[in-house]
Amino acid sequence: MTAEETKRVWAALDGFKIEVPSWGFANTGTRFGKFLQPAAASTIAQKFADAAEVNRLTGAAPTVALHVLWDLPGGLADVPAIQALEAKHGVKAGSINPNLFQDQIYKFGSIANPSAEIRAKAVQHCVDSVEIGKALGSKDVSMWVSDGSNYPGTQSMRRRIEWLQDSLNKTHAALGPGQRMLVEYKPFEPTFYHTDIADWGMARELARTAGPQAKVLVDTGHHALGTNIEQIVTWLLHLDALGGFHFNDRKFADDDLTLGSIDPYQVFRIFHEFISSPASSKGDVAFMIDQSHNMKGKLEAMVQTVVTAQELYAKAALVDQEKLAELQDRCELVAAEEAFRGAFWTDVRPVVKEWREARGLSVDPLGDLHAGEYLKTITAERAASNAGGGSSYA
Ligand code: AOS
Ligand code: ZN
Ligand code: ZN
Ligand code: ZN
Repeated sequence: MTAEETKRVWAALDGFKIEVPSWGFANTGTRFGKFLQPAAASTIAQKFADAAEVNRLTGAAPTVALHVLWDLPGGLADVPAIQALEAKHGVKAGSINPNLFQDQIYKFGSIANPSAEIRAKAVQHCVDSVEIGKALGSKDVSMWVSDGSNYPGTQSMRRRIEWLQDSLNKTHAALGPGQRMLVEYKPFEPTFYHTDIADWGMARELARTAGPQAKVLVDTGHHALGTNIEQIVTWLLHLDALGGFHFNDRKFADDDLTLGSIDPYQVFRIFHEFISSPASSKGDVAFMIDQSHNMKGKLEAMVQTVVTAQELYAKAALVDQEKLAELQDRCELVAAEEAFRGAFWTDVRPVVKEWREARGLSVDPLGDLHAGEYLKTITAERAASNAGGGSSYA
């Protein structure tokens, strides 16, 4: 690796920050049940402690995405407790995620429900989440809207657009200066015939109409198989409409697997489009992890994801943009491809290790997690509260 390439990689790693999700440390599972883990976090204090350990080991994860009301059951009243955890652990509250998918009243939808009363309740929850974000100094409110229907003819997709837009407009109107509303899209699940915000075009139009502080959130697991996600990313950057990512990996659907575990080349391509974009707004794009593991250890998987993201980002930073652009313009296909994929094939672990050492970080985050005392301690402390093992449909 040349000195110039090393410099490029180090600069990229210095600027690389990725948010961890509070829900990634807790027992979750699939609709077929969950396997309780002895070290899983069950309180927001434990989630902050786990997030702090990930940040200590990697140096790249200074914020924690919070779910309302999983993490703040008391709403605004819980803000001081969160602030105390921020001070104690040295990691900050990150994006605020309203919960529009669990309440019984949301059975036929939340902010796109045909009932004006239920929509009003759901909008109030979103506005309350905005206020929590304001109080915590969080920038983003991430709106994952699971609304939709399971059978053709049972709902009016057309009228739901208007209700949905009105609800998002109202949420946007509550934003304070510097706050953003990130509109996430997903083609299916939990509904299986139509999802009201099913693709990037719908999310972009809803965000654009809601107002200038609304952007699109791209969850890498939220696309039909074979979708060219990096092309969507480059379009959203071109439109100054990309607010952030929820990173995970998948083989078939929204599997929320460890980033890069199935298709690392796709992540590299997404990072390349991001790094090579001239969009001025890209400095404002939030990198967030959205994963939950039923099999892997929660903390192991989170450290693995952060380390993988750093390594794939380092690879993407290796691409010589000037040389690639010249080869592309001359249509020297193989030379361009080799310049591009050569960066992906480069083993960046040595240069990333040097960077870690120079920054006073663990040179082997995953190894140090296993060798260290933290995982052993929380496993012993939390085992009793996570007992009961086995999978349940609860
Ligand atoms: C669900 O599939 C979405 O990815 C959500 O954004 C995420 O899983 C989390 O629940 C935040 O709402
Ligand atoms: Zn997501
Ligand atoms: Zn998802
Ligand atoms: Zn998710």
